[in-house]
Amino acid sequence: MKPADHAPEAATTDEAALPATAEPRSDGLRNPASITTDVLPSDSASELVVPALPTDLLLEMYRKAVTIRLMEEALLAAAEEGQIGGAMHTAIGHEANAIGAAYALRPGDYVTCTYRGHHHGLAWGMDPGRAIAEVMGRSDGFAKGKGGSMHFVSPELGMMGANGIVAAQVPHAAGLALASYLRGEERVAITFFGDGALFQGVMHETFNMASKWKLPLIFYCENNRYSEMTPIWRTSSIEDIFLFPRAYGMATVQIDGNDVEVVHAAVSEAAERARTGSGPTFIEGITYRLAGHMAGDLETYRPPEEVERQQTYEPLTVLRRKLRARGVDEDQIAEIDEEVDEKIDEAVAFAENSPWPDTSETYLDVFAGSASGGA
Ligand SMILES: Cc1ncc(C[n+]2csc(CCOP(=O)(O)OP(=O)(O)O)c2C)c(N)n1
Ligand SMILES: [Mg+2]
Repeated sequence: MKPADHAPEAATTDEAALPATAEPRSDGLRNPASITTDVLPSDSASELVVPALPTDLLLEMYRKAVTIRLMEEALLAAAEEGQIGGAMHTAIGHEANAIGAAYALRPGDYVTCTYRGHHHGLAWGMDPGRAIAEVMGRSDGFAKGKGGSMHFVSPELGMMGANGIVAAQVPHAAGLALASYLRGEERVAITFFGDGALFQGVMHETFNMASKWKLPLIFYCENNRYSEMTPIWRTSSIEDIFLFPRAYGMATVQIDGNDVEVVHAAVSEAAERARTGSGPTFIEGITYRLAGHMAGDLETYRPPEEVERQQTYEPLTVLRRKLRARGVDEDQIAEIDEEVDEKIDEAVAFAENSPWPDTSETYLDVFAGSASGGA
C-alpha cells in the first residue's frame, strides 16, 4: 500500500460531524462511526455491580453538580464580558465523572486533571468564590490568580494540579502514587484525561510502569468523543479506547460517565484494587461536552441536533430523574437550584471584589525557592 493510502482525508464540516455509517461490528464492539451520536454507552458497564447510593448522598451530589454547572455558566458569561484572560475550558456535561469519583475516594487521596478541570476542583472541595477568583486572575484565587483556569491547584486538598499540556498530568499522578507506595501510605492517586490524550507516548509509558509496579493509581478517561474540534472516529484506530490499556495487563472498564452512581461504583472498585496492592485500573467514562471546547468556540464542527440529543441524557438530568424516582419532590429539587444560584451570585461578587495580585509579587511562587508559603 502506498503511503498516500494511509493519509487522513481532509474533513469537511459535514463529514466531521456526521459519521458515514453506524453499522454494528461483527465482534460486538461499537462501530467507530457510530459513537459521536450515541447517547448511551455500550453494554460493557453491565459487568460492574452498581449499588444504589443513599438518597441523602444523591441529594448532596446533586447540590455539588448544580454548583459546578452554575459556576461554569457564570464563568462563560464573565468570559463573554471580557473578564477572563487566556483560554478557558468548561466541563459542562462532564460533572458526574468528577463527583462520582470524588465521593468514592478519601480525604488525602490525590487528583490531577486536564485544563478542563473546574469540576474536579470543586468536587475535591475547592470553594467556588476562590475558584472563580483564580479564573479571573485575582489574589484570593487558589494560586493567587497566577494559575488561572488551566492551572487549578490546591495541594492542601490533594488537588495536585490541572495541566495545559495534553497528558502531562498523567505521569505526575504516577509519581504521587509511587510516593504513596514508597512511604507506606494508603493514598490513592486518580488522574483524569481526555480521549485525545491516549495517543500521547507518555500515556503508554505510564500505563506500563504503573501496571508493572502495581501503583495505587486510577486512570480515568473522560471520553467526550472529541479532541478539540475533531471527533474520535477520525483519529483513533479503535473506538473502544479502554482496549488500549488492557494490553498493559491492567483492569479496564468502560462505563456511563453521566451517571454518578455508576462512576462511584467503578472508582470504589478501582480504589479497593489500588489500596490492596493489586495495581492500577483504567476507567473509560463515556460522557459528552455540552458547551464548546473553550469559551468562544463557534462549534461549527458538530450539528446542534447532536448537542440537543445529548441534553436528554446529561448528568443533571440523570440525577434529577433518580431523585424523582426516590420520591424527592420537584419543590425540593427547585429549592436546591435556587439556593445554589444565590451562592454562585455571592461567589462571583466575592471574586469580582478580590484585589488584583500586587505587582511586587510577580516572581513569587513562580520558581522553586521563591515560595511565599501559600499554595
Ligand atoms: C501536547 C499538546 N498537544 C496539543 C495541545 C492542544 N490541545 C489542547 S486541548 C486538545 C484536545 C484534547 O482532547 P481530549 O484529550 O479528548 O480532551 P478534551 O479537551 O476533549 O477534554 C489539544 C490537541 C496541547 N494542549 N498539548
Ligand atoms: Mg475529548
